[in-house]
Amino acid sequence: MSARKVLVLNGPNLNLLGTREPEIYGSETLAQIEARLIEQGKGLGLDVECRQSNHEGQLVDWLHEARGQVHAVLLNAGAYTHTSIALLDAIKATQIKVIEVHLSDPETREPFRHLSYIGMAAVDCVKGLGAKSYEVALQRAAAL
Ligand code: CA2
Repeated sequence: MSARKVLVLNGPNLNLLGTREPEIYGSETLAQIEARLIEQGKGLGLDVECRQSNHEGQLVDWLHEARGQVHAVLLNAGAYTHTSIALLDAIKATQIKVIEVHLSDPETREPFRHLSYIGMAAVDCVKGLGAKSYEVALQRAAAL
């Protein structure tokens, strides 16, 4: 049986993880987090593919391409979480099971981070656990 595919999408500035603000986002790089998710996926019978973009439209395009092709998407949309109706619409339009992921807990931070458009269409959310948020989200994706 072929492994179910899970796409891990990271949005703006997350390519800089491990370089600044370790007290908020941890000291690991995105490449390190992604490598662990790919390994964890093997144990869960999931084929994990990871991508990052600083561009909203690219994230929308990747969701469109994933339509009907993936078991689930883990999405840390970064700051687009709080601004992007386009991503909300893309999740709704594609009907992909999206799990929202955050390293920090945006609801305990500045008020402008309290609103999540992604959360209006995501099936689940894991936040505030640092890099472990992705690992817990992948476990939950396996159980969907
Ligand atoms: O906690 C999260 O995962 C966030 O999605 C991270 C976003 C932020 O806008 C969201 O409110 C919560 C910001 C990512 C910025 O990434 C950085 C990477 C390295 C250094 C500084 C920031």
